[in-house]
Amino acid sequence: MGGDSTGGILISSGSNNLAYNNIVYNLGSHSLYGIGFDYFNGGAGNAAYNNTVFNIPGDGISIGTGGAGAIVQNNISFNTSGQNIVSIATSATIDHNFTTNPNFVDSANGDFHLQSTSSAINFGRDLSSIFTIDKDGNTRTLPFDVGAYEFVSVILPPPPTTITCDDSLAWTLVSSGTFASDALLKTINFSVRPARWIALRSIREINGNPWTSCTEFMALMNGRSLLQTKGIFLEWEHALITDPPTDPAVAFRIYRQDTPTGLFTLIATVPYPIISYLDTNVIPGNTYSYETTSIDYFGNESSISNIASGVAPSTLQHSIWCVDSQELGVNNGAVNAIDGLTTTFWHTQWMTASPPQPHNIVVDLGTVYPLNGFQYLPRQDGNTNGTIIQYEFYICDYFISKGRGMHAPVMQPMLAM
Ligand SMILES: [Ca+2]
Ligand SMILES: [Ca+2]
Repeated sequence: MGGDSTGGILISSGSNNLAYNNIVYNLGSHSLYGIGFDYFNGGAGNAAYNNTVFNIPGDGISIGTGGAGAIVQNNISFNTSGQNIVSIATSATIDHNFTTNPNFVDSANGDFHLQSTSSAINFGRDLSSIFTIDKDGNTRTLPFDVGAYEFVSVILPPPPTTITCDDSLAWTLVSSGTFASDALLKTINFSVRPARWIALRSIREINGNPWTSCTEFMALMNGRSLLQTKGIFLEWEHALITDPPTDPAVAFRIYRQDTPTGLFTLIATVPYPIISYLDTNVIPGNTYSYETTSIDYFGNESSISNIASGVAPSTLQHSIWCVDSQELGVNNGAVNAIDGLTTTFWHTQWMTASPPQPHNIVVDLGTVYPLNGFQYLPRQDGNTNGTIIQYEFYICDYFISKGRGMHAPVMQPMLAM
């Protein structure tokens, strides 16, 4: 209520009069009080609970000499010219009132709801035996807030069902399902798909909570985590021997060219039947070319294979492309999901808000790899908050069509005796 009168609300006779969930504000210049108690003449049980009193030219809540026994609890009385709460009665119960700035949403425009940061939230005492709702009709949550309105956290709409961190990325769902409800490493395999960006979406958390957490998330190439593949991975086919008399290959020799015009030099000998090699002796970001030959029992060497080239991956090439939520109030940032450490984890926001599922984390691998799986490692600290049990896994291979992809070399040595 507002206006210009002696006061806002006056409880002046009888007993058990209750004034609760009222807003008294912007009273005229002649007003002496926002809420007044006086002249009871022996009445009992008169009370003011959970009122909001603001911008009063006199006192906010005033108990006169005739208001003995008045009860004043859970009120906000703020920005008054007189005293926020004053009593000259011989007895009164006055507690759990709030007389400093409670951070209203917009008091200038008459909106006296509380901001989420307000200290008035949960400041009150439990009056649920007397009333249970606020001015909006919402059920008050224990502990009671003070003032006319109970704070109600805003329920945000769920994020869009498509991953929209970058519209230039075209996402393909390659795997979805459920994880076992434990903290063990989860490995999901699929047929080879080239991709540069990978996205893990949490649909449901182990206990149905809104959070997502992740100790490690990484794609697999040839069954190995890319985080462990700090080198150039080579793979070749061994041509069938169809022209006897020949001896079968017993080994392959790997040659590497370090500069575009440099010589190919022997870097490794791989025993048959192994037909792959991880070259870790490379400088991140540099381009190398490879060729291989076959060796028979007598040491005869075949002619060389075709040449395959690749860029050595950098330890910095994996990065977080985007994440929809991360808790930075503590060390729960998304980068923890790709740092290779089992002691650090990504957790969606939980300190001042808990945005709802689903949650997305997108990793840029830096270049296109032929992926054949991914791994998700839940929290390893014994706490299950955020552990994903229903997931979707997406990839994006947009740059394949731009010709910027790095393909795993396939070398086919020709055996000549
Ligand atoms: Ca509350
Ligand atoms: Ca980690």
